[in-house]
Amino acid sequence: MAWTSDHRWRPTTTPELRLSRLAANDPARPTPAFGEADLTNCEREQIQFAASIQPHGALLVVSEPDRVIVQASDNAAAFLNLAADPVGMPLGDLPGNLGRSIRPHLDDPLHKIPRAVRCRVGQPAADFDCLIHRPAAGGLVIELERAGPSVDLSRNVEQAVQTILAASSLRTLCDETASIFKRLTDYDRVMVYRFDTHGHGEVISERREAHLEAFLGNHYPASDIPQIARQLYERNRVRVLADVDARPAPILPRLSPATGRDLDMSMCFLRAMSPIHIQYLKNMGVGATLVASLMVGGKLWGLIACHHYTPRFVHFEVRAVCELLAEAVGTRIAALESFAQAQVELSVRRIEQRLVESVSREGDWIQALFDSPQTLLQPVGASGAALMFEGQVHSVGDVPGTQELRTIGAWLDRQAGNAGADPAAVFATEQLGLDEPAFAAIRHVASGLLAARVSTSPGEYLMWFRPERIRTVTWGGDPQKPFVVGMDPADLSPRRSFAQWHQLVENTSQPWTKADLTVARLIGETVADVVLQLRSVRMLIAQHQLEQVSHEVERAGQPVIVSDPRGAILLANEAFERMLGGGRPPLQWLEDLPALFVDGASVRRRVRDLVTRRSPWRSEVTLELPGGGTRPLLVRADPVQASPDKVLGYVILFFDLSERKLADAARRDIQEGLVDRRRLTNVRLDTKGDVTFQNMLSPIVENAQLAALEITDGIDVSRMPELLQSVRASVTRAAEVLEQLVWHSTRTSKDDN
Ligand code: BLA
Repeated sequence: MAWTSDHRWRPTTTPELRLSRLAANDPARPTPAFGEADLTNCEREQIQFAASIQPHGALLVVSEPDRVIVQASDNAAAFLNLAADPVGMPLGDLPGNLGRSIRPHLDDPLHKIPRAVRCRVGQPAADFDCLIHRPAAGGLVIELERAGPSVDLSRNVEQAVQTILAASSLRTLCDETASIFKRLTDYDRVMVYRFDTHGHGEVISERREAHLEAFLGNHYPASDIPQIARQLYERNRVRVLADVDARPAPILPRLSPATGRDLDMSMCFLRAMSPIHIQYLKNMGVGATLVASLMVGGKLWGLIACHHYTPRFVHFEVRAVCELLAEAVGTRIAALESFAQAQVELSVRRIEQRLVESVSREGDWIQALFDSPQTLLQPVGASGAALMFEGQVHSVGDVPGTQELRTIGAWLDRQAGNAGADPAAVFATEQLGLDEPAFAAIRHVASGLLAARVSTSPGEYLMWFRPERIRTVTWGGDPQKPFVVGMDPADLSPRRSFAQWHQLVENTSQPWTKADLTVARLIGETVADVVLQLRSVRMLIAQHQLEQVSHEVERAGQPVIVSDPRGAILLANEAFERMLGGGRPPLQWLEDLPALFVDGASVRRRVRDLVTRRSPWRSEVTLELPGGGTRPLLVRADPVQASPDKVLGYVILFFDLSERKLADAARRDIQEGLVDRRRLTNVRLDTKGDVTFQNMLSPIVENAQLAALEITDGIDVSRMPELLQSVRASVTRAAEVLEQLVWHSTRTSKDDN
């Protein structure tokens, strides 16, 4: 935010923050009594213990049940035409009929709304309207004002309520309200004053005498109305300050004889107002005020503030009509807001329906969500929206770039973490670039961010964006200087100048309303439901696949162990159990493996390296068989990683080397000679026969050697020794047959010759 002219205002020093830092948030500071507030604590001035009244009326406190006057405003005798101070007098002894008039009402609790009773008091007697109520601490408070003319209720109220009911927008409603109050009260200026989420106020409607300058559109900082006053105005709905210059009449004795404390004047219409506020009004040039609370949904939504430039007082009946109408206006505002809310909720339901349909038709729910640009944007009045889901970014309208969106997602995760936030809550800011300077660069699309989590996975959000809205806020006076301090810090005055200040507000978007937040939460919940539903379906599918796959692994011929990242064995298949030989308890941990091996120490080291350092393991090991004996194995173990820093578990395969060892032996045998030539040379042949024999044997041996080579190169190790053995046997046999043949043929040829 920045100020026009050469004033610059950092956003952290909004008036309300300055004040709360100064005052409200410091519980160690004593709470100032009425009229004793200074700059450090004015936010907590105890305005309800004013101990004095405005002098256009008189106040009596009566003890119960004996009904003796125990306290009175010091103007009571004069105001009521009494011969003497009434304190100490039984109420029934007061000249006139006050005691008798109020008696029928005393069975009521009278602690929420004062009861109005017409009576005659004094000598000579005059007509008074008296308002009676009981504060929490006990006693009966009687406030008297001169009886006023009676108001034509039916004309005033009925018509006004009809107009209020007919208003179809907030703007018309507030304009009509200002007109109605102007007519009814005839104050010089009537304003409808609305609070924003920070408690700052804005004059949103105004009716004034033509010669007065306009306040319409002016903003006033939250510090102009302390929190304590706001709380009080939720209970006491209409306040009148009859004359800023009137000297308050103290209540005497100041402390109640019954409680020893100041009277709680929260519900007193005569309560003297805070000197700070009176000074404020004087600085503004105002002579008298009437202010009514606008309550919406049980909260102070705004005020109807009436200013008069000379002293002015309205009687009980007009005040009561004001209260009634303010109530009607509040109700109408609630209705208009709920209507708008209902419209929006309808669009949320539509989104929900689309999603549910798309999911049940196995359609693309994300597509359904982003189908038309307005579906997602309009309900919250955003200019862009993005869904961050399973690493993917989907967006519509004006949004930051993908990388920036991911950074925002990570930042939101941290915010939620820091705040220990309710995962269902939505996050909203209208000043992202001020909250996190790294995002200032994207303020043109994303000064406003509204985000709802769609799952518990990090970075998964549905986000809405609003662009920066550079605007000028007109303040009725310098909001940075709500006070003027004199020589003494206790010498405090509200600001003297109400000249307009123009603040250029940058780096902020139009603020998100409560309704926007609700809608975001509803849409977020709908999407979260869909995500949960989808993931539940996926879980079933995965579960089914897991069962199938585990079954296959379980039944595989190859021994295998699967463990989780900590080394807890998830599965050791049947082939593994067979390999171990029966009668062993099932393995629980990879650390149980070393005990099974002759070379246990080396196995232990390999297992540790696998689990702690993720080192793959390849080695030959020797398994001890239960019945004695051993079995050579080859181990192939690897970590299974989802990402460089995430291990899912370990897979350990065992290859039985017994057969390979036999095959190796057989291969060695072959190398030593396929045919034992020495054996063959036992056959005594003559030279000619020998040559013939050798010539004929050669191709047979060559053929057998080739076959042996093929066999030893083959992959079926298990059958290798057997095959080689048969080759060897067949060659030996062939040689023998050949020998017989050659021997025979040389014999016959000898014979022939
Ligand atoms: C009360 N201040 C108020 C009230 C209003 C304002 C409307 C309520 C008065 C009532 O209900 O009768 C402020 N009045 C305004 C504004 C406009 C207006 C903004 O007409 C705009 C046109 N006031 C300050 C500062 C302090 C302060 C700095 O400016 C001290 C922190 C105090 N304001 C203050 C107190 C009250 C008050 C103590 C309560 C008055 C009371 O009910 O006794």
